[in-house]
Amino acid sequence: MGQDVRSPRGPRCIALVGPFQSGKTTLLEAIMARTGVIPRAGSVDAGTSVGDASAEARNHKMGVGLTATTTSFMGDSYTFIDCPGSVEFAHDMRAALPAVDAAVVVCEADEKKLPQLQIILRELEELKIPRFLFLNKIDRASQRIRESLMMLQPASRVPLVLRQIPIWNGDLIEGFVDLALERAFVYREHKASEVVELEGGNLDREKEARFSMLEKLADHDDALMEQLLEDIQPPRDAVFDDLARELREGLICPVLLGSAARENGVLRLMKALRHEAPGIEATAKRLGAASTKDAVGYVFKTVHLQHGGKLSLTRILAGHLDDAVVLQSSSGESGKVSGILAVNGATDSKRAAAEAGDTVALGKLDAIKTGDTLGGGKTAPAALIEIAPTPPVLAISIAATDRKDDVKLGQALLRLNEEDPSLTIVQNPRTHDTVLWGQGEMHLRVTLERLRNRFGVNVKSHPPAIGYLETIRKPITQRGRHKKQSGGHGQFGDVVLEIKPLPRGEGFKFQETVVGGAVPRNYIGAVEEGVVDGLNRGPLGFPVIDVQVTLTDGSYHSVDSSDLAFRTAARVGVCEGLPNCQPVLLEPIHTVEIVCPNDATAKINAILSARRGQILGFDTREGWSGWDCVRAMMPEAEIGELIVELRSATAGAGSFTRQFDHMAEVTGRAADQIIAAHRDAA
Ligand SMILES: Nc1nc2c(ncn2[C@@H]2O[C@H](COP(=O)(O)OP(=O)(O)O)[C@@H](O)[C@H]2O)c(=O)[nH]1
Ligand SMILES: [Mg+2]
Repeated sequence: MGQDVRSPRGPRCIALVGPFQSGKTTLLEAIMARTGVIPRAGSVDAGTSVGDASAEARNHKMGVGLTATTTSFMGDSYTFIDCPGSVEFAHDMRAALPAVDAAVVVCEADEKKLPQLQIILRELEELKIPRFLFLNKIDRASQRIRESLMMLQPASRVPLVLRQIPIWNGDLIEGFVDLALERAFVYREHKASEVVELEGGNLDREKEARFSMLEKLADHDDALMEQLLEDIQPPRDAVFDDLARELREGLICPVLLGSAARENGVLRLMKALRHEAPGIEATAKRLGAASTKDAVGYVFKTVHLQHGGKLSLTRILAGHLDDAVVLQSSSGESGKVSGILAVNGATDSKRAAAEAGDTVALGKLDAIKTGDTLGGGKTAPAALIEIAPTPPVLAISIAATDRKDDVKLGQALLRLNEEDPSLTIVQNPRTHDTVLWGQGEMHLRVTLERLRNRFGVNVKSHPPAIGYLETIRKPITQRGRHKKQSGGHGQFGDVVLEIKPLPRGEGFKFQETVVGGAVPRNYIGAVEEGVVDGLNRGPLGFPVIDVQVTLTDGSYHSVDSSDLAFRTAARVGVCEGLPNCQPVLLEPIHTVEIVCPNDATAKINAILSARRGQILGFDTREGWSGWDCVRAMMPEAEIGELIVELRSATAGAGSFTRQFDHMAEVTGRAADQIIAAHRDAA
């Protein structure tokens, strides 16, 4: 049924998403130019674009964080959020998506990027975000649009509905026919398209394509279905209403054509957003935000300015927000807003207040973090949005090149982590190293560049230590003595220890069976401490586990014995005994679960086997057409760079999760090499 859905008014927030290099940042540039924010479009290639303007983004010519910027079109304000396409920087997109009204998925007719497109569409589908597909780069289209669409369709769970057909001039697309408007346009570079007469062959093609668009719409509109069956032309308004409603209800994904680089199809896209994308009321309803007078906001990004405080990029979901108001957060914190800024890429400007629908940067909310729901009421608001976590997949161990910078490094990492929660920072107390966990090679590289460029900290990095351990295979009984005669007070401790292996996974146990006070009770705690000292570093160089040590006997001296003497005696006993217990190296084994497009499954199996992986099984990935899921057991030492190979075998689409499973013995040459390398490093 063609119900009436009038265009919502008021500020919108639209995400630009899509695979790496599909033209999102170029499209943002084109939108800014066509809507008059900038006099002419800059270019990503020349390093003059509004988006991707950070030193790191320019350096790698790719988005490494989101850019939010606001423009106005036909009297309404639109904030576009240009999200990085690389999976390694997907966190920004994941945090921003829930609060947008709609997404424009920029893509190319490129089969290699299909899995990436599928991943992005899947996220949008799950979040119920209405989405348009902008089929970009049609200035160099090499196949019929209909074929491109058939190729792209498997990436979407709902029908891709072609809204426009191209007008060809030889091998080039020179314009388009809008199937809803039934009007033909010829592209003009950097200008609005020109309306032309729809005639001849194009008219026939239009009739056919329009019918196929209407057929798809009619699947969710019985009245339209009847009209089509009876050959009645549906009124144009009813078609527009259907397009808007089915988009908003997530039943279809309309497809628009264009060339971001030539600014073609950009105004048509803006008009589609204006008439068809939902406004803040629908978005607030989707998120369960009640309409109130007090402001309700959602923080989707945190940035620390180089010379100035912190900015919390916030979508106002409901209510009215004034500067200097105290806001409560869903995580129980509060803060007083100090400055409301319009987001305009690099040049933010102050505003007096913000209204429902606005996307603004709020100043100096020091205790507020990305993902928080903010409320202007007296009590903490409930969290409206949970951002799906992005577990890290690659680690490096880092240390400040200059030890003097240790504190600075720690502070810089805290700030970076606030801006980028997809980083995980772990301190290793044993090695005093900081282990940086991230989303891939480029993510970690960019993090180190940020440390240098923004915080002036240089670091050296190396692969993180593997959690090797050792255990023993043979039980022994060992005496440990510590005796020292020096000047006045001497030191005396003497223990007899039974050291024996325990089954794998049982850890460390200490017992005592001393009779007749051979070791007085008050020293037994010290003996246990000494044993632990001894087990800290076994004969192979690693901590020793799965052993039981029993104190069976010993002797003491009424004057010279002390806690310290017994602790030392026990450590000596363990250190002297362990080499005779047939020590053996243990390495951590994890279960890994890999998901990949199924044309890469054979390659993945080969990679796993080459990395000492033991394949446990594989299956089709549930709910993902064309994907597989492979499970394997794998040594931690081999997982280190797995993600790098995995991504290169799957055009960036594959990913994995891991979980520690058990420790396994390593023997022979492999063990000798690990032990030797560890000794050299120490
Ligand atoms: N031929 C052509 N190239 C484009 C078009 N849009 C973007 N590009 C180029 O594609 C590359 C990637 O563009 P970019 O906007 O950085 O993609 P993003 O990674 O999605 O932000 C750049 O070299 C652009 O110049 C287009 O419409 N036509
Ligand atoms: Mg980009």
